[in-house]
Amino acid sequence: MTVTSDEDKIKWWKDAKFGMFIHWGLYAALGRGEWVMYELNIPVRDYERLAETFNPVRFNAKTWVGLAKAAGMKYIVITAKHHDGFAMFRSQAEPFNITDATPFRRDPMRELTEECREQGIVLCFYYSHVIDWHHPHAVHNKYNNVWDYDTDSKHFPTYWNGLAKPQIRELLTQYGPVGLLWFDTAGGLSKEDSEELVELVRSLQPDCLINSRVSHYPGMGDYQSKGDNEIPMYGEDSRAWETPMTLNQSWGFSTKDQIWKQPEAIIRKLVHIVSKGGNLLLNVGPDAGGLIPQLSAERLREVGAWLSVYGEAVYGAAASPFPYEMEWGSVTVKPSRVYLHLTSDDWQRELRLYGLKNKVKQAYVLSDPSRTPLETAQSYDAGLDHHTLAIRLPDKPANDCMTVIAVDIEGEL
Ligand code: H79
Repeated sequence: MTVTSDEDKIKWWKDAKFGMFIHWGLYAALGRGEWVMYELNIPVRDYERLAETFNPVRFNAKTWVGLAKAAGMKYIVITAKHHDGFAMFRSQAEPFNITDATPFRRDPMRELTEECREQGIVLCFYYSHVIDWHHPHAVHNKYNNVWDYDTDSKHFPTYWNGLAKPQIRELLTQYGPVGLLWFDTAGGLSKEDSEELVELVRSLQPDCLINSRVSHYPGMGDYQSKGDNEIPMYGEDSRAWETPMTLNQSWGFSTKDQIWKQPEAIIRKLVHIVSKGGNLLLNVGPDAGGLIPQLSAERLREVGAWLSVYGEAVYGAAASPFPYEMEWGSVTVKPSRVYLHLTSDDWQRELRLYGLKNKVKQAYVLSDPSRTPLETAQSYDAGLDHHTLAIRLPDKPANDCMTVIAVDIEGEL
């Protein structure tokens, strides 16, 4: 077996920058998010009955993966099992799963695996390893099921050895290479148990990445999951990180929540995150019929249209070397090249960039196919040993929510 270095192992993911999160499960049938069982204290026996009519015949892996692709996303993280404990994949570990308990009987994880391979997207699984409202012995976490089960009679190893580990093993052996496992809400899990889980993943798929929420102890896993919808300060994380974000205000399908982020806001958040060195994992919540809501799909396509023009300034780009917010937008970089992402609402005639180590060769609008050089002026400050660049901007491009100027530098930044 070839062992990849940690740096090589995570490179695909760091370069990818933009992924699709998918929250899909039985809860979609109730249309009020993935916490509905907890919020309404739905008894396990009643919740199980949702499976009897769960038949998402309009699910089409090609359409979902095609949407991720059209949005410019490079990986998909889908809820193989969320807190309700229902496995959305073929499982021998217990019958509470999509192939055994529903009339649908198909395994959407298998169909997605095949389609992702076809379309060149990396498939990854979310697995709720600690909260499981369906299982009587899931570890005591303050959010576990206390309406059906008595906390004192819980026997954690029954859940851990009987369900969590076997299902994680299934996810890592039934579907070929898995890009990463996304764990969540680890409160109540001991450090030793989290470490055991990490070892299990490593032993089955050494290249599979693990997010930090595998444990509530800091620093575990291969990268830092920020809080839900949280964008950190510059330089807050010393290791790779990702913001999981909702498109409206829900993860699971909701008929009530119609507060949607506009494409422009999403593009700005994506660029802002990349300028700080992170990834954006943006969520969709398909309905119980198997469709991704139209309002989500159309927004994602607009983000993808922007990325098809300006993607060079996002994929594989590194964080801004300037540790402060720019009043006019965000900065991303590649070797010897700086990308200035300009928000268009208060378009200026001139833009200044301070603190460059080397002179600038040229600057141009990234969407301009002829790369016509923009007018620039440079000065050198011997005391500070840095260069300042002034760029005369063209007229604000129409229909462009963010315009990127590429600046080529003579040498390093
Ligand atoms: O999977 C998504 C959420 O379901 C999950 N993480 C993201 C990625 C998550 N797990 N825990 N939490 C989020 C935080 C818990 C929030 C709560 Fe509440 C506040 C639980 C009870 C009060 C939100 C509001 C859920 C129910 C009411």
